[in-house]
Amino acid sequence: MTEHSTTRCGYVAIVGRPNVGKSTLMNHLIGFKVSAIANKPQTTRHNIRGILTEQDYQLVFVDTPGIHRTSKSLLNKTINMEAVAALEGVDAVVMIVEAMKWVDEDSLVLQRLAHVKCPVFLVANKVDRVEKKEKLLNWLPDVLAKYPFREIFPLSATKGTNTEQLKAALVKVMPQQDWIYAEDDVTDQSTRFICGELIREQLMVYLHQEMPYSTAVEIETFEEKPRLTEINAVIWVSRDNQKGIVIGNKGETLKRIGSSARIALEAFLERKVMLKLWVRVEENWENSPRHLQSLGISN
Ligand SMILES: Nc1nc2c(ncn2[C@@H]2O[C@H](COP(=O)(O)OP(=O)(O)OP(=O)(O)O)[C@@H](O)[C@H]2O)c(=O)[nH]1
Ligand SMILES: [Mg+2]
Repeated sequence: MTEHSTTRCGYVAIVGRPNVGKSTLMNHLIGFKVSAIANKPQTTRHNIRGILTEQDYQLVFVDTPGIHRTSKSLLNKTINMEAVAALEGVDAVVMIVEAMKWVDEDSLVLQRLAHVKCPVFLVANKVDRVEKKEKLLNWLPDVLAKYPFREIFPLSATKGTNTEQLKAALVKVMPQQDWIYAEDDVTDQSTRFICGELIREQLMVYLHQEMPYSTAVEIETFEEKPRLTEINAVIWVSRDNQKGIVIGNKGETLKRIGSSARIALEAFLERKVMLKLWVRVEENWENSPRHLQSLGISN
Protein backbone atom coordinates (compact mmCIF):
# COMPACT_ATOMS: atom_id res chain seq x y z
CA MET A 1 0.00 0.00 0.00
CA THR A 2 1.25 3.49 -0.80
CA GLU A 3 1.29 5.53 2.36
CA HIS A 4 -0.39 8.68 1.05
CA SER A 5 -2.71 7.06 -1.44
CA THR A 6 -6.18 8.62 -1.45
CA THR A 7 -7.67 6.30 -4.05
CA ARG A 8 -9.75 3.28 -3.07
CA CYS A 9 -9.05 0.10 -4.93
CA GLY A 10 -9.70 -3.59 -4.41
CA TYR A 11 -11.20 -6.91 -5.43
CA VAL A 12 -14.88 -7.83 -5.38
CA ALA A 13 -15.89 -11.46 -5.97
CA ILE A 14 -19.32 -11.99 -7.53
CA VAL A 15 -20.69 -15.38 -6.51
CA GLY A 16 -23.97 -17.27 -6.65
CA ARG A 17 -25.67 -20.32 -8.05
CA PRO A 18 -25.84 -20.71 -11.85
CA ASN A 19 -27.96 -18.39 -13.98
CA VAL A 20 -28.73 -15.71 -11.35
CA GLY A 21 -27.10 -12.97 -13.44
CA LYS A 22 -23.50 -12.71 -12.17
CA SER A 23 -21.96 -12.10 -15.59
CA THR A 24 -24.75 -9.73 -16.60
CA LEU A 25 -24.16 -7.66 -13.46
CA MET A 26 -20.39 -7.53 -13.91
CA ASN A 27 -20.65 -6.51 -17.57
CA HIS A 28 -23.14 -3.82 -16.58
CA LEU A 29 -20.98 -2.48 -13.74
CA ILE A 30 -17.86 -2.15 -15.87
CA GLY A 31 -19.74 -1.00 -18.97
CA PHE A 32 -18.18 -3.62 -21.27
CA LYS A 33 -19.15 -7.08 -22.31
CA VAL A 34 -16.25 -9.26 -21.22
CA SER A 35 -18.19 -12.20 -19.79
CA ALA A 36 -20.51 -14.51 -21.71
CA ILE A 37 -24.23 -14.45 -20.83
CA ALA A 38 -26.84 -17.07 -21.61
CA ASN A 39 -30.21 -18.18 -20.41
CA LYS A 40 -28.75 -21.54 -19.37
CA PRO A 41 -26.87 -22.52 -16.22
CA GLN A 42 -23.10 -22.95 -16.19
CA THR A 43 -22.33 -20.44 -18.86
CA THR A 44 -19.26 -19.13 -17.06
CA ARG A 45 -16.43 -21.64 -16.59
CA HIS A 46 -13.54 -19.39 -15.52
CA ASN A 47 -13.01 -16.62 -13.04
CA ILE A 48 -12.99 -13.51 -15.19
CA ARG A 49 -11.88 -10.14 -13.91
CA GLY A 50 -13.68 -7.04 -15.06
CA ILE A 51 -12.15 -3.69 -14.11
CA LEU A 52 -13.90 -0.39 -13.47
CA THR A 53 -11.65 2.64 -13.00
CA GLU A 54 -13.10 6.03 -12.07
CA GLN A 55 -11.35 9.17 -10.91
CA ASP A 56 -10.87 8.10 -7.30
CA TYR A 57 -11.50 4.36 -7.26
CA GLN A 58 -10.85 1.12 -9.07
CA LEU A 59 -13.09 -1.90 -8.54
CA VAL A 60 -11.73 -5.22 -9.78
CA PHE A 61 -14.70 -7.56 -10.07
CA VAL A 62 -14.21 -11.31 -10.27
CA ASP A 63 -17.06 -12.99 -12.14
CA THR A 64 -17.19 -16.64 -11.12
CA PRO A 65 -18.85 -19.83 -12.40
CA GLY A 66 -22.15 -20.68 -10.71
CA ILE A 67 -21.68 -22.83 -7.59
CA HIS A 68 -23.84 -25.90 -8.09
CA ARG A 69 -24.59 -29.27 -6.55
CA THR A 70 -24.17 -31.65 -9.45
CA SER A 71 -20.50 -32.43 -9.66
CA LYS A 72 -20.62 -35.33 -12.08
CA SER A 73 -17.68 -34.54 -14.29
CA LEU A 74 -14.20 -33.23 -13.68
CA LEU A 75 -15.33 -30.13 -15.55
CA ASN A 76 -18.15 -29.53 -13.04
CA LYS A 77 -15.88 -30.12 -10.06
CA THR A 78 -13.23 -27.85 -11.50
CA ILE A 79 -15.58 -24.95 -12.13
CA ASN A 80 -17.03 -25.24 -8.60
CA MET A 81 -13.49 -25.13 -7.19
CA GLU A 82 -12.69 -22.17 -9.39
CA ALA A 83 -15.63 -20.21 -7.94
CA VAL A 84 -14.68 -21.00 -4.34
CA ALA A 85 -11.03 -20.08 -5.00
CA ALA A 86 -12.18 -16.61 -6.06
CA LEU A 87 -13.18 -15.89 -2.45
CA GLU A 88 -9.53 -15.90 -1.36
CA GLY A 89 -7.97 -12.52 -0.79
CA VAL A 90 -10.86 -10.33 -1.95
CA ASP A 91 -11.95 -7.14 -0.21
CA ALA A 92 -15.70 -7.69 -0.63
CA VAL A 93 -18.08 -10.36 -1.85
CA VAL A 94 -21.32 -9.85 -3.74
CA MET A 95 -23.62 -12.85 -3.49
CA ILE A 96 -26.40 -12.84 -6.06
CA VAL A 97 -29.76 -14.54 -5.77
CA GLU A 98 -32.94 -14.16 -7.77
CA ALA A 99 -35.44 -11.89 -6.05
CA MET A 100 -38.30 -13.85 -4.41
CA LYS A 101 -36.58 -17.15 -5.03
CA TRP A 102 -34.28 -18.84 -2.51
CA VAL A 103 -33.41 -22.42 -3.47
CA ASP A 104 -31.13 -25.14 -2.06
CA GLU A 105 -28.20 -24.15 -4.21
CA ASP A 106 -28.32 -20.65 -2.70
CA SER A 107 -27.83 -22.26 0.72
CA LEU A 108 -24.91 -24.18 -0.74
CA VAL A 109 -23.34 -20.88 -1.80
CA LEU A 110 -23.86 -19.55 1.75
CA GLN A 111 -21.99 -22.55 3.15
CA ARG A 112 -19.02 -21.58 0.99
CA LEU A 113 -19.13 -18.11 2.53
CA ALA A 114 -18.89 -19.41 6.10
CA HIS A 115 -15.21 -18.51 6.48
CA VAL A 116 -15.20 -15.27 4.56
CA LYS A 117 -13.92 -12.37 6.67
CA CYS A 118 -14.62 -9.43 4.35
CA PRO A 119 -18.03 -7.73 3.99
CA VAL A 120 -20.59 -9.75 2.05
CA PHE A 121 -23.30 -7.84 0.15
CA LEU A 122 -26.44 -9.52 -1.09
CA VAL A 123 -27.95 -8.69 -4.45
CA ALA A 124 -31.54 -9.77 -5.10
CA ASN A 125 -31.43 -9.60 -8.88
CA LYS A 126 -34.11 -9.61 -11.58
CA VAL A 127 -36.49 -7.36 -9.63
CA ASP A 128 -37.91 -6.28 -13.00
CA ARG A 129 -39.69 -9.64 -12.97
CA VAL A 130 -41.33 -9.04 -9.59
CA GLU A 131 -44.79 -7.66 -10.20
CA LYS A 132 -45.84 -6.92 -6.63
CA LYS A 133 -43.05 -4.92 -5.01
CA GLU A 134 -44.65 -5.18 -1.57
CA LYS A 135 -44.10 -8.95 -1.71
CA LEU A 136 -40.40 -8.23 -2.06
CA LEU A 137 -40.47 -6.24 1.16
CA ASN A 138 -41.89 -9.24 3.00
CA TRP A 139 -39.35 -11.60 1.47
CA LEU A 140 -36.21 -9.57 2.24
CA PRO A 141 -36.21 -10.04 6.06
CA ASP A 142 -36.32 -13.85 5.61
CA VAL A 143 -33.21 -13.68 3.48
CA LEU A 144 -31.43 -11.23 5.77
CA ALA A 145 -31.88 -13.69 8.64
CA LYS A 146 -29.78 -16.31 6.84
CA TYR A 147 -26.42 -14.56 7.02
CA PRO A 148 -24.92 -11.33 8.43
CA PHE A 149 -24.99 -9.56 5.08
CA ARG A 150 -23.49 -6.06 5.22
CA GLU A 151 -26.29 -4.71 3.06
CA ILE A 152 -28.89 -5.95 0.60
CA PHE A 153 -29.56 -4.48 -2.84
CA PRO A 154 -32.67 -5.42 -4.78
CA LEU A 155 -31.73 -4.62 -8.38
CA SER A 156 -32.02 -5.43 -12.02
CA ALA A 157 -28.74 -6.11 -13.79
CA THR A 158 -30.35 -5.93 -17.22
CA LYS A 159 -32.18 -2.65 -16.55
CA GLY A 160 -29.42 -1.20 -14.39
CA THR A 161 -31.71 -0.19 -11.53
CA ASN A 162 -30.01 0.36 -8.16
CA THR A 163 -26.58 -0.63 -9.48
CA GLU A 164 -25.06 2.82 -8.71
CA GLN A 165 -25.99 2.36 -5.04
CA LEU A 166 -24.26 -1.03 -5.00
CA LYS A 167 -21.14 0.48 -6.57
CA ALA A 168 -21.02 3.28 -3.99
CA ALA A 169 -21.35 0.80 -1.11
CA LEU A 170 -18.53 -1.33 -2.52
CA VAL A 171 -16.19 1.62 -2.96
CA LYS A 172 -16.64 2.52 0.73
CA VAL A 173 -15.22 -0.82 1.90
CA MET A 174 -12.25 -0.89 -0.50
CA PRO A 175 -8.79 -0.32 0.99
CA GLN A 176 -6.92 2.89 0.22
CA GLN A 177 -4.21 1.95 -2.19
CA ASP A 178 -2.95 2.63 -5.68
CA TRP A 179 -4.42 1.09 -8.84
CA ILE A 180 -4.01 -2.65 -9.27
CA TYR A 181 -4.56 -2.47 -13.04
CA ALA A 182 -3.77 0.20 -15.61
CA GLU A 183 -6.52 2.81 -15.91
CA ASP A 184 -7.71 1.68 -19.33
CA ASP A 185 -7.70 -2.08 -18.64
CA VAL A 186 -11.19 -3.59 -18.65
CA THR A 187 -10.30 -7.24 -18.06
CA ASP A 188 -7.42 -9.58 -17.24
CA GLN A 189 -8.47 -11.90 -20.06
CA SER A 190 -6.88 -11.90 -23.50
CA THR A 191 -8.77 -10.81 -26.60
CA ARG A 192 -8.48 -14.39 -27.85
CA PHE A 193 -10.12 -15.76 -24.72
CA ILE A 194 -13.05 -13.34 -24.93
CA CYS A 195 -13.50 -14.21 -28.61
CA GLY A 196 -13.70 -17.90 -27.64
CA GLU A 197 -16.34 -17.05 -25.03
CA LEU A 198 -18.39 -15.04 -27.55
CA ILE A 199 -18.45 -18.09 -29.82
CA ARG A 200 -19.38 -20.37 -26.92
CA GLU A 201 -22.21 -17.99 -26.03
CA GLN A 202 -23.75 -18.76 -29.43
CA LEU A 203 -23.40 -22.50 -28.78
CA MET A 204 -25.47 -21.93 -25.64
CA VAL A 205 -28.11 -20.19 -27.76
CA TYR A 206 -28.36 -22.66 -30.65
CA LEU A 207 -27.75 -26.01 -28.96
CA HIS A 208 -30.35 -27.54 -26.69
CA GLN A 209 -30.64 -29.67 -23.58
CA GLU A 210 -27.33 -31.11 -22.46
CA MET A 211 -25.42 -30.32 -25.63
CA PRO A 212 -23.91 -26.93 -24.67
CA TYR A 213 -22.30 -28.55 -21.64
CA SER A 214 -20.45 -31.05 -23.83
CA THR A 215 -18.87 -28.37 -25.97
CA ALA A 216 -15.85 -26.15 -25.60
CA VAL A 217 -14.27 -23.60 -27.91
CA GLU A 218 -10.61 -23.22 -28.67
CA ILE A 219 -9.23 -20.39 -30.78
CA GLU A 220 -6.65 -22.03 -33.03
CA THR A 221 -5.45 -19.03 -34.98
CA PHE A 222 -6.11 -15.33 -34.58
CA GLU A 223 -4.58 -13.13 -37.23
CA GLU A 224 -5.00 -9.41 -37.66
CA LYS A 225 -4.91 -8.73 -41.39
CA PRO A 226 -4.99 -5.18 -42.80
CA ARG A 227 -8.73 -5.24 -43.53
CA LEU A 228 -10.05 -7.85 -41.14
CA THR A 229 -9.27 -10.30 -38.35
CA GLU A 230 -9.14 -13.93 -39.41
CA ILE A 231 -10.16 -16.39 -36.71
CA ASN A 232 -10.09 -20.18 -36.88
CA ALA A 233 -11.83 -21.82 -33.94
CA VAL A 234 -12.43 -25.43 -32.96
CA ILE A 235 -15.67 -26.52 -31.32
CA TRP A 236 -14.82 -29.56 -29.23
CA VAL A 237 -17.54 -32.13 -28.60
CA SER A 238 -17.23 -35.19 -26.41
CA ARG A 239 -18.92 -37.86 -28.56
CA ASP A 240 -18.96 -38.66 -32.24
CA ASN A 241 -22.75 -38.32 -32.64
CA GLN A 242 -22.60 -34.79 -31.18
CA LYS A 243 -20.60 -33.63 -34.15
CA GLY A 244 -23.63 -34.04 -36.41
CA ILE A 245 -25.83 -32.16 -33.94
CA VAL A 246 -23.52 -29.15 -33.92
CA ILE A 247 -23.21 -29.17 -37.71
CA GLY A 248 -26.95 -29.76 -38.24
CA ASN A 249 -28.89 -30.68 -41.33
CA LYS A 250 -26.89 -29.53 -44.39
CA GLY A 251 -24.65 -27.57 -42.04
CA GLU A 252 -27.50 -25.21 -41.05
CA THR A 253 -26.84 -25.14 -37.30
CA LEU A 254 -23.13 -24.47 -37.63
CA LYS A 255 -23.86 -21.77 -40.20
CA ARG A 256 -26.22 -20.00 -37.78
CA ILE A 257 -23.76 -20.29 -34.89
CA GLY A 258 -21.00 -18.95 -37.14
CA SER A 259 -22.89 -15.96 -38.45
CA SER A 260 -24.20 -14.88 -35.01
CA ALA A 261 -20.74 -15.35 -33.52
CA ARG A 262 -19.18 -13.29 -36.30
CA ILE A 263 -21.58 -10.40 -35.60
CA ALA A 264 -20.69 -10.54 -31.88
CA LEU A 265 -16.96 -10.71 -32.65
CA GLU A 266 -17.15 -7.75 -35.02
CA ALA A 267 -18.96 -5.70 -32.38
CA PHE A 268 -16.32 -6.61 -29.79
CA LEU A 269 -13.25 -6.16 -32.01
CA GLU A 270 -14.74 -3.16 -33.85
CA ARG A 271 -13.55 -4.48 -37.22
CA LYS A 272 -14.49 -7.04 -39.86
CA VAL A 273 -14.00 -10.68 -38.95
CA MET A 274 -13.60 -13.78 -41.06
CA LEU A 275 -14.56 -16.69 -38.84
CA LYS A 276 -14.01 -20.34 -39.65
CA LEU A 277 -15.41 -22.95 -37.29
CA TRP A 278 -14.31 -26.59 -37.13
CA VAL A 279 -16.01 -29.31 -35.12
CA ARG A 280 -13.77 -31.97 -33.59
CA VAL A 281 -14.33 -34.86 -31.22
CA GLU A 282 -12.30 -35.47 -28.08
CA GLU A 283 -13.93 -38.45 -26.37
CA ASN A 284 -15.16 -37.47 -22.91
CA TRP A 285 -13.11 -34.25 -22.79
CA GLU A 286 -15.03 -33.08 -19.69
CA ASN A 287 -13.15 -35.72 -17.71
CA SER A 288 -9.76 -35.32 -19.31
CA PRO A 289 -7.35 -33.30 -17.14
CA ARG A 290 -5.08 -32.81 -20.15
CA HIS A 291 -7.84 -31.44 -22.33
CA LEU A 292 -9.26 -29.22 -19.58
CA GLN A 293 -5.78 -27.82 -19.11
CA SER A 294 -5.35 -27.13 -22.80
CA LEU A 295 -8.66 -25.23 -22.70
CA GLY A 296 -7.41 -23.26 -19.71
CA ILE A 297 -10.17 -24.59 -17.46
CA SER A 298 -8.02 -26.64 -15.10
CA ASN A 299 -6.65 -24.84 -12.05
N1 LIG B 1 -35.23 -10.33 -16.29
C1 LIG B 1 -33.94 -10.28 -15.96
N2 LIG B 1 -33.10 -11.21 -16.46
C2 LIG B 1 -31.79 -11.12 -16.10
C3 LIG B 1 -31.30 -10.12 -15.22
N3 LIG B 1 -29.98 -10.34 -15.05
C4 LIG B 1 -29.66 -11.41 -15.80
N4 LIG B 1 -30.74 -11.90 -16.44
C5 LIG B 1 -30.80 -13.06 -17.37
O1 LIG B 1 -30.47 -14.22 -16.65
C6 LIG B 1 -29.80 -15.16 -17.52
C7 LIG B 1 -28.48 -15.59 -16.88
O2 LIG B 1 -27.59 -14.50 -16.84
P1 LIG B 1 -26.02 -14.71 -16.66
O3 LIG B 1 -25.44 -13.35 -16.42
O4 LIG B 1 -25.44 -15.54 -17.74
O5 LIG B 1 -26.02 -15.54 -15.29
P2 LIG B 1 -24.77 -16.15 -14.49
O6 LIG B 1 -25.12 -16.05 -13.05
O7 LIG B 1 -23.51 -15.49 -14.92
O8 LIG B 1 -24.82 -17.66 -14.96
P3 LIG B 1 -23.63 -18.78 -14.91
O9 LIG B 1 -22.41 -18.18 -15.55
O10 LIG B 1 -24.19 -19.89 -15.73
O11 LIG B 1 -23.44 -19.14 -13.48
C8 LIG B 1 -29.61 -14.44 -18.85
O12 LIG B 1 -30.64 -14.84 -19.72
C9 LIG B 1 -29.75 -12.97 -18.47
O13 LIG B 1 -30.21 -12.16 -19.55
C10 LIG B 1 -32.23 -9.15 -14.71
O14 LIG B 1 -31.92 -8.23 -13.96
N5 LIG B 1 -33.53 -9.30 -15.11
MG1 LIG C 1 -21.82 -16.28 -15.79
